Amino acid sequence: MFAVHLVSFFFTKLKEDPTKKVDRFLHAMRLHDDQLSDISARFQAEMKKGLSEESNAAASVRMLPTHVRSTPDGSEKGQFLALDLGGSKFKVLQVKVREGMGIRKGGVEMDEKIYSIPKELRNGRGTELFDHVAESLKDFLLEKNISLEKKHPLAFTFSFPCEQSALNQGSLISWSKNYRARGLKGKDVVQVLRESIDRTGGMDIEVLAMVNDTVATMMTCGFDDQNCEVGLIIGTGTNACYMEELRHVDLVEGDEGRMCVNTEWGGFGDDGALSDYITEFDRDVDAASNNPGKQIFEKMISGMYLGELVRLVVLKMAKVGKLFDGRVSDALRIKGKISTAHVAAMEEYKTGLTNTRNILEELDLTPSEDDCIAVQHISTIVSFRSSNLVAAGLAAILTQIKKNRNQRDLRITVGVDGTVYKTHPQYPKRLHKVVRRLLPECHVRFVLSESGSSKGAALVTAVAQRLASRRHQVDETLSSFRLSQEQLKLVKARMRAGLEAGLKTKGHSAIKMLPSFVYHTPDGTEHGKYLALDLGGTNFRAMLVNFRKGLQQNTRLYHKIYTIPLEIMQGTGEELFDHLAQCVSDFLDYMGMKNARLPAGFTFSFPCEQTAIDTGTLVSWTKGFKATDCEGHDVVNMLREAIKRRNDFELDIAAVVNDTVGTMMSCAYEDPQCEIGMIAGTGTNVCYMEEVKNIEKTEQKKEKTDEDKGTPDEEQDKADAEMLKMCINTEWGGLGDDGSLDDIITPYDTEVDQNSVNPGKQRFEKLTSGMYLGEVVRHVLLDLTRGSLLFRGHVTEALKTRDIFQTKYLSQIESDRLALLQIRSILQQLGLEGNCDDSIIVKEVCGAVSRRAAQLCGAGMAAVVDKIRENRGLDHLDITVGVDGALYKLHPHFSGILKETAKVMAPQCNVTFLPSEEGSGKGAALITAVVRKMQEM
Ligand code: 0WK
Ligand code: 0WK
Ligand code: BGC
Ligand code: BGC
Repeated sequence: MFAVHLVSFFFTKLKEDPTKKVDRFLHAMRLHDDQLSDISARFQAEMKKGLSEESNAAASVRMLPTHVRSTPDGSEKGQFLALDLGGSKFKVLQVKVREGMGIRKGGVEMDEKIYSIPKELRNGRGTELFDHVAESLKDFLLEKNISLEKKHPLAFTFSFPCEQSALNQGSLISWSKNYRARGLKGKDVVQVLRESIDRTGGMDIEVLAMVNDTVATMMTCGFDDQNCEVGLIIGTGTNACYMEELRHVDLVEGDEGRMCVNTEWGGFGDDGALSDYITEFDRDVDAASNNPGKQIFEKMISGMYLGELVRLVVLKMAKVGKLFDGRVSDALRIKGKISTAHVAAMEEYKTGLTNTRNILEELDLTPSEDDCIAVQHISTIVSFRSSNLVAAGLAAILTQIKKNRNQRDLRITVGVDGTVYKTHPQYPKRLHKVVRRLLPECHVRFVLSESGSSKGAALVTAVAQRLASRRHQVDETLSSFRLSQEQLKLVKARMRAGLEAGLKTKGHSAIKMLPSFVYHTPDGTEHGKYLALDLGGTNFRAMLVNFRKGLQQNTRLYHKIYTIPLEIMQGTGEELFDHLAQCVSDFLDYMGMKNARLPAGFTFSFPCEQTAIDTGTLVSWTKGFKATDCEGHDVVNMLREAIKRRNDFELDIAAVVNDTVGTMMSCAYEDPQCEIGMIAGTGTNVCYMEEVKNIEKTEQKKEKTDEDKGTPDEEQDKADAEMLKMCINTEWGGLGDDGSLDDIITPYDTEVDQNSVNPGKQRFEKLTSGMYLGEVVRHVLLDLTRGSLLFRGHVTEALKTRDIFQTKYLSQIESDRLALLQIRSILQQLGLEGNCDDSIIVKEVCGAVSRRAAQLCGAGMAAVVDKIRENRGLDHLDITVGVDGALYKLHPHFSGILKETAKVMAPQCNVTFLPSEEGSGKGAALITAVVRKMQEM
C-alpha cells in the first residue's frame, strides 16, 4: 500500500500541477511588469498621436474631445431625463440634482427603468434602433406619470466612439461591442435621436448633452470626489477618459483650461502596435467578431470577449489533448458558450472550482478535477491579463496627468463602472494592485460608480444647461446688435435721404453735407514743397511733402506725430491752437526750415462750414474734443493767430480740408477713379465728389444762374457748370441725431451717448467709430456680468471704468490668431479676471459690436455710391474710395465686412477701397498745390 502512495505521490509529484501546463500553454498571456510598462509606454505614444492635429486622423487611439470642460463644482442643479445606451443594459432614467448636496448627501435622486434592445434592433436599421429608444422614453414618461407637456432637458449617454464638435452633437465613428445598426456611421446621433423623438411624438424633449459612458462615470464620481478626473469602464466594452489640458487637445480651439478626452483606448493595437502581444486566441476572437481588425485592445480586456477567449483556449487545449483527454464536445465548439459571467464564476473564491465543473458539464464535458483546476486557471490568466492591460493603460493616462500637473506624487481618483469590474470577484483588487505597482508614487483611489453613469450625464447636462442658458441670454443680449438685411436697407435709405436733405437745406439736417471747395482731384501735375498739418482723432501730425512733377511714385514725405493731451483737447481753444503752433514750430526746427514760409494745407478732422478753400468755421466738436471758444470760429484764423502769438515762424495756410477730403485726394493721386474719401478711425466720415448743380444750398450756384442767361460762352459755362463737381464732406456721423436711427440704437448705445462729451450728437458715429466701440462693449460686458453670465457675476471697478476697453483691444481680441489664453491675459491686464468661457463671450461681444459698425458703414457707403451712380445716370459705376483710420486699417474683420455689405447693398456699383498710405496730409498738400496752381493761372 505504502508503495502505492509513494508511486501516486511521485505520480502526483510527477503528475504535473495542472496550472503549470496552463501557464506554459498561455505563457504569452502572462504579462510581467516590464512588459506592462512597455505596453504603457506604447499607449502613451498612441495618446500623443491621437491628441495632435497632424496624426489624429490615423491614430488608433482616437483621443476624442468631449467638450466637457469642467468636472462638477457642486453648483449643478435641476431635473433631467437620461438615456443610457451602449452598455449591457439600456436604461431610461429621471435624475433630480439638488445644488451643493453631493450624491452621498442624497443630493441626487434617480428613478430608472431598463429596456431591452433586441438583437435585430442592434443589428438592424439605425433609425429603427433610435425609434425604439424614443418609444422606450415615452413609455417611461407614461409609466412614471411625468408630464408630456413640460419641456424636459435630456442627457444622453451613448457608449460608442463619436466625433463631437459640441456637447450636444456627436457623429458616430464606428459601432463596437454588439451593436452594428446600419446607416448611422458619420451621422450626428443626437440629431437622429431628436428625429426619433419627433417621430414618436407626444413629448417635448430637449437633448442638451451627449456623453460617452466613461465621461458620465467620471462626472458621477466627481460629484462626491473633486479629485475624480478619470472615468474607466470595464464592462461589455472597455474605455477610459480623463481631464486633459486644453493646450494639448489640438482639435479644439483654445489653450486655456481643460477638457475631458474620451481616449477610446479599445482601438489601441488596431494599427499593429500590440502585434507582439497578440496571441492566436486573440486573433481567433477578432476574426470571429463583427468588427475584425478593430478594437484589438478591447478584445483582450472586455466582458464581451473574455469568455470567448477562455473557450478558445479550453477548446485548443482539449484538441491537443491537454484537457479532457482530448475529448471535445460540440457545445465547446460553439461561439459564446463560455461567457464572461462564467469566467467570473470560475474565479469565485470558494465556489470557483465547483462553478467550473458545472460550466464544463453544461458543455457536455466530463472534466477531471485537474481539468477543472486547469480551466479555472485559464480563466484566471485571461482575466488577469485583462486587468493587467487596463492597469498599463491607466498608468499611461495617470503619467500624462502627472506630467500636466508637474506633480511627482499625483493624488487622483478614478471613477469606475462596468459589469466585469463590478461582478468579477478578483478583478478590482488585481487592477488596483498592479496600478499601484506600476505607479508607486501615485495615490490612486478607485471609486465605483454605484448607480450607473446617468447621474454624471445629468451633471454634464446641468453644466451644459448652465452654459446653454448663458449662451441663450448672451445671444439675446447680442441679438440687438445683429442687423438684418432689411434693417441695413433702411439705414441705406435713411443715409440717402440724409444726403439729399443735407444738400438742400443749410444747417439743420442731421447730415451736414459741407461744401469743401475742392473741385478737382489731382492730375499729377502738382509739384513743389508743402507743409501739411493734420489734426486727426487721436494725434496731430506735421509733415513736409515734396511733389516732383509727374513722378507720383517718389513724392518725398517727412512727418512727425504729436499727441494731443486730453486737457488740451478739452481746454481752451487758444491753448489747443497754441499747442498745434508749438508742434509746427518743433517740426520746422526738426526739418531746419523755420524760415521757409511754406504754403501749408491744414487737415482738420471736424465739421467745418467753408465758404472758401482756406476758411473753415467749426460747426461743432466731435470725438473727444471740447476746446472752448472754437465752435463757430474760423479754425484757420485761430491757427494763424496762434502762430502769430508765437512769432517764431510764418506759414501760408492756403487750404483747410477735412481728413476725408485729404484722404480722397491722397488716394486719387494714385488712382484717378478715387472720388470718395472715408475715415473709419476714432471718428467716422465720408466725402465724395458731388455735382455742383445738386448742391442747392450754396449761393454760388444761384449766382451763376441769376446773372447772365444767353451767350454761347455762357452755354459752355452752363455745360461746364453741369459737369462741375465739388467734394462734399458729408459728416455722416450725424445720421440719427434726428432720431432716425432710434430703432436700431440699443440701450448700451444710449448709455455711451449720454456719457459722451456731446450727448445726442453724432449718433451714427457712436455706433461705428473707434472712439465708442470699446465703450459699447464695456457696457454690454457690464450688463452680462450683472446678469451673472460673465466673470462669475463679479462687477469689478475695472469693468465700471470708462474707456478702459480701448477699441484697439477689440482688434486684438477678435484676431483669429489669438488663442483664448491671450484674450484672457488682455482681460487680466484690464483687471478682468475671467475663465476660458468668459474669454469666448467677450470675443463674441466684441465681434457683434464691430460687425454692426462695419455693416452700418457699408450700408452708408452703398447710399453714397448709388447716389453718385444715379447722379451720372449710370446703370453701373466703377469707383474707388480712399480710406484711412485705425479701425479700417487695423481691425481684423471690419474692412472685410464693410466691403461685403457695400457690395450687397449697392450691387450696381463696383467699389474699390484703397487704403491711404500717407494719410490725409499728402492730400492736404495736394489741395494746397492745386490751390497754388489755380492762383498762378
Ligand atoms: C453602467 C453605465 C453605462 C455603461 C455600463 C458599462 O451606466 O453607461 O455603459 O456601465 O458596463 P456594461 O454594462 O457594458 O458592463
Ligand atoms: C489718418 C489721417 C488723419 C485721420 C486719421 C483718422 O491722416 O487725417 O484723421 O487717419 O484715423 P484715426 O487716427 O482716427 O484712427
Ligand atoms: C466603446 C466606448 C465605450 C466602451 C465602454 C467601447 O466599445 O467604443 O465608447 O466607452 O465600449 O462601454
Ligand atoms: C468728424 C469728421 C471726421 C471724422 C473722422 C468725425 O468725428 O466729425 O469731420 O472726418 O470724425 O476723423
